Amino acid sequence: MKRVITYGTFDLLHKGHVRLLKRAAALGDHLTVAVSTDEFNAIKGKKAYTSYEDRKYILEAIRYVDEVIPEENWDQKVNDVVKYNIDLFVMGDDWKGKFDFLEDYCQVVYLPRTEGISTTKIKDDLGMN
Ligand code: C2G
Repeated sequence: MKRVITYGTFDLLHKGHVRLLKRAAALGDHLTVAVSTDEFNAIKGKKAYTSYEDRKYILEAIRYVDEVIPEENWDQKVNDVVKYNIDLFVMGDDWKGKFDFLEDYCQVVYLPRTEGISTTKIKDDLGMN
């Protein structure tokens, strides 16, 4: 059973997020998604439109997602990889290189982002920013 993990805010879920989840899930047998809590988003300098609970609820409805856990800080990844017996860590390539330290614990793969869509663009287009 190849276990995959990825991290993110996943606010206003869009095709870019779903394509990342679909590709990550295709690289293994089980996908865990660590969703940034509202408190951690404040540390990240992000204000999600949807609450952690709602973002978790939505992600749990995605066919590619097997488990959703909270992401509460920058430093939990090594512990998560060990605790959840992770074989593969996946992120979009806007993060390329940032999590290579995890290679001591699991495979690390950065997947190309989906161009032309982002939560920021959605908010801008809707005049929410
Ligand atoms: N993503 C993508 N294409 C887009 C937008 C996002 O592939 N057009 C990917 C990102 O690269 C990331 C995932 O979708 O892998 C989630 O994106 P965000 O919710 O923006 O996550 P972020 O705020 O980057 O948080 O510890 C890691 C952080 O929690 C990542």
